[in-house]
Amino acid sequence: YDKKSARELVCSLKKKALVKMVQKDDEPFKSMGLGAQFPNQPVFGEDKIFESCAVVSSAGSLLASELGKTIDSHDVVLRFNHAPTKDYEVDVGCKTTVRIVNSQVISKPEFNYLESPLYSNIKIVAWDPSKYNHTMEQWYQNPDHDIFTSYFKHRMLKPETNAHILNPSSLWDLWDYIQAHMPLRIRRNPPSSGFLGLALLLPHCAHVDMFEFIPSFRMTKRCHYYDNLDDISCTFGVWHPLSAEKLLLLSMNIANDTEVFRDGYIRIPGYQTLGC
Ligand code: NCC
Repeated sequence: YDKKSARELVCSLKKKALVKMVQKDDEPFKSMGLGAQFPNQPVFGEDKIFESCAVVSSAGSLLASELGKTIDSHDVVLRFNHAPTKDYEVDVGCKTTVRIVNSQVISKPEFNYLESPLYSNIKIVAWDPSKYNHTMEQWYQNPDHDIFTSYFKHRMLKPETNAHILNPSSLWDLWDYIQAHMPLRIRRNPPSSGFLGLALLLPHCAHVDMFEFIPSFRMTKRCHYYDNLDDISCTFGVWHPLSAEKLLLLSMNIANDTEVFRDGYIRIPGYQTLGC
């Protein structure tokens, strides 16, 4: 194990882990006649590079951060799961370009994926963990949660919403990348949505600012800014290799200590900015 520069780390992420979505021609969807249900538009166009992108973690430490205006000043704002903006605008802003949504949120009735306005008129990347080395067919037969039923219903109801399903092999490409850069063995569970969000944006942004990913001095045991559950494992991880993700992200960061620990964001230069 040798210490790598921020540039080397970001560029090796590009080599190892380009984030892919399920495509119309992928099996078993094509043979089942479901291919046409996937959107024609990619999540982001190939050649468009946005100046600034924000990834808003759902961390409790966003409360009282007053980061809303800063977050909304970014060209692209990525949020997770059912994280709301209403009533939290001062701290988290109100703009949403893209949401990464896990298969629990898609499938469990309490999240109301089909009807909630949170999942309309934005870009959506839905994901469900497959087993390491499983094919797409094996995953389709045995997903962690049933992502497919609601996803296809939502496509019919809201065809104008650019909703994709992540190719689950991308999760394991990201996992391989994290493990390759860690001196310790990590458990074979997929990275958190947070890491996926960064990997999704790096090809399309001059830089990506990640808010309260590395906890600032506001760090709290509160899990989310939007509910009052206390659970420190939301910040440091139990199932996802979250601490490993965070250490790696801190090694890619180019923001200074004041920005990271007082203001509450790290900045990671995009692939094009670094010329990788
Ligand atoms: O909590 P969750 O994560 O929706 O958070 C989104 C991403 O923000 C970062 N985060 C969150 C809280 C915190 N205190 N610190 C953080 O850094 C993490 O990067 C996290 O990925 C998920 O990743 O999809 C996850 O989803 C929840 C849950 O399914 C949804 O919120 C819906 O209720 C998972 N929790 C459980 O399954 C109990 C969580 O493990 C991962």
